Amino acid sequence: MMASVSYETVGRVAVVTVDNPPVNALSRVIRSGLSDAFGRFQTDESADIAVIIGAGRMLIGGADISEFGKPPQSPSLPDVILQIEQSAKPVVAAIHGMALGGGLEVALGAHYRIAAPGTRLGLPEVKLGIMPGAGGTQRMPRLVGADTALKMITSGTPVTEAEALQSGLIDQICEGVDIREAAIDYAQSLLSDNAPARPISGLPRATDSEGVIQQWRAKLQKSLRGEVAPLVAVDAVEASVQKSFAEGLKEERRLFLHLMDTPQRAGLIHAFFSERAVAKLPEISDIAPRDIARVGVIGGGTMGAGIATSAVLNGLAVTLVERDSEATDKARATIAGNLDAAVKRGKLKAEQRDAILTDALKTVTDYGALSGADLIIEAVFESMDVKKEVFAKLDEILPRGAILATNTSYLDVNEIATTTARPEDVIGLHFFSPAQVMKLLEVVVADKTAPDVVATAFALAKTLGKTAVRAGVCDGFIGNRILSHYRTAADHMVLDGASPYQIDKALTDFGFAMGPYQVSDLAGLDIGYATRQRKAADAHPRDRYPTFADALYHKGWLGQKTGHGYYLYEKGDRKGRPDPEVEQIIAQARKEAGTSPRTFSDDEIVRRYMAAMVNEGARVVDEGIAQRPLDVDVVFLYGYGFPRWRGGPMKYADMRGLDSILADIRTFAETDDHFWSPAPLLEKLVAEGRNFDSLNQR
Ligand code: 3H9
Repeated sequence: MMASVSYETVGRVAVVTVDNPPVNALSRVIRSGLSDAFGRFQTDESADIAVIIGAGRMLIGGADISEFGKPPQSPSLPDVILQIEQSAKPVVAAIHGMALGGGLEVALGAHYRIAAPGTRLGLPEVKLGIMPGAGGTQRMPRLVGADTALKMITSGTPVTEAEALQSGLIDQICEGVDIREAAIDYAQSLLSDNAPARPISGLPRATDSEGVIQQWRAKLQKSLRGEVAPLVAVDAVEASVQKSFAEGLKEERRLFLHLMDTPQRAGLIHAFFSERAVAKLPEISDIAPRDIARVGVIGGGTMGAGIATSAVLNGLAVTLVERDSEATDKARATIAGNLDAAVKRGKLKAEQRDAILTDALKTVTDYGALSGADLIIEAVFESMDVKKEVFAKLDEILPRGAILATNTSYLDVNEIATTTARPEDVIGLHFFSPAQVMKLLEVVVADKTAPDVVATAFALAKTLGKTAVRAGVCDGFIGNRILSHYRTAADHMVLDGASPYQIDKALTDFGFAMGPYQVSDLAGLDIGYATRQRKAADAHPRDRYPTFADALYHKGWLGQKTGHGYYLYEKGDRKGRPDPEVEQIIAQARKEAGTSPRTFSDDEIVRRYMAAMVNEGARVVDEGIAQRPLDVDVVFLYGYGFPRWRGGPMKYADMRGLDSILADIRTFAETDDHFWSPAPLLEKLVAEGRNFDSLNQR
């Protein structure tokens, strides 16, 4: 459909409608359409007031992100908004659905603002590595004060229409949902009151700025972990309280263009488009998903209870099966606790929680109660034998067409499927813990999985508010397979002289939510131990074994849950402090391995960790376990605490240069060519002068 801006008059009201599905983004056609419409309004003697409105779902979702990084085309958005604001006749913005980024800035260029119930208004630019660049940082503080403006601009989180009314961002909430009718009525009432044009640029500077700017700056410096845009946005807001409106706009432009040029902007835009691209799979583009209303969950441990919580929170009926009534009671209590947490966070009302616990959730000990389920998710103990037993049982009870999913983190889904007479209905759904919170879902497609089962898994993820990524079958799928590789690189560095504390610090400084040894302590050292045991049979004589990790495990130091792992945890403390005893155990392990410890710079730590991650990522793409490099990126952004502003490991590699990553791997191979062998795909891309993004068909 063609983008357009239409102009019509209703009585003495000019109605300017932005129409550019799906989000009415402010592409060049829309900007020039708005400019033409307001040029016409100025000379239109039949109209005394104008209303800007959006066709379809919302007013405007922002600037057109697909134009970023391309040469700018006039008219620029700041100029169009100035033109609207400078209208001598009043202008009303009628907001429904959403007004985001440049969309809200257009509304701030108008003289009056009304919003429909259910509207969200926000300046989410920092989430894309930029900041409002069309007057938002100058008009917002003048309208609502510096504190509220900084909150909205630096968090990027939208507010409701009620919050907007309270802060003075909008003038009125309209009754009913027909925004066009309400806007015309409102405009007519303004006309009868002789309401004047009322530009925000004419308002005095914010008066609440004393100390507020410094407070925000200090708070953000503590919390940002390397992200730059919110701090630059604070500078722009500071300009709004120190400079004239015209000078402030100039400063905003300068800072906006600076952010547009940063790698963080490139990383965050890559993340934005990639998280949408993961669901676009040719194999399911024309395939209708099966209906899912009733879900069965087998196993009520942390994972099963988390999956059940996620399902009931999103409107699905769940029957959870456990071994005996003690276990069902425990599962029910865990789910109730999860729901309580949702009530506390304001995500759920207390009555809704009660209704879920009585109507939507059934906890039983009898598999027979699953017979009417559309989808079963098995979340029992991670053992092939146990899982096979469960699947054989499910195959007997459930009618053909019901989907049988396993929530395994690494087991062979093809092998599990062989225990049933309908491998086409079998799929892996790898949830991440806590499943009611984490957004990632790896959809593990086995050799015989039917396309409509894959489509259903993606539809289910949408229902659960999760981001699904397609993965092929291998040990660990996309995420855990790559994790196992870079975790080994970290263990090698410990054996060679780096402390786990230095490694964690170097990686959190790089932007990771946690370093590998903090992750171990959170997950439990028993998990890593079990993985090493499982893989022991496939060990190669040249593999280097992290004996220090086994030593901690045998001491019963399992991490946060025992108050002691790599770190020591005082009662109730989750941060932990370094432990000299652990360092002694590591020193002993080095001695036994015959390595003489050396020092590592933080830079080398990051380079080795990232080279291992990218190298295995390249193998995972080459083998078709991940469809594209962007799928690897999304897995790491949503499941492994990778800094979003770096775009994901593969995007990071592209931005650093694949030749630089390959050169590192070759250097590391000089002392250990067993672990460090370059992935063929990486070598090929470097030889051809290409990057990972050239493989990203979106
Ligand atoms: C800005 O405004 C800068 C200014 O301050 C200064 C300028 C000088 N542009 O997300 P969905 C596409 S920065 C282009 O699935 P939903 C999206 O890729 C901008 N395309 O829908 C997808 O395409 P496809 C500030 C866009 O209902 C399709 O639309 N604004 C844009 O789940 C549907 O999107 C933002 O940061 C765009 N601005 O969510 C808001 N937005 O179908 C960014 C979307 O081919 N957008 N598309 O995959 C969003 O957060 C969500 O899209 C929104 C709707 C909440 C609006």
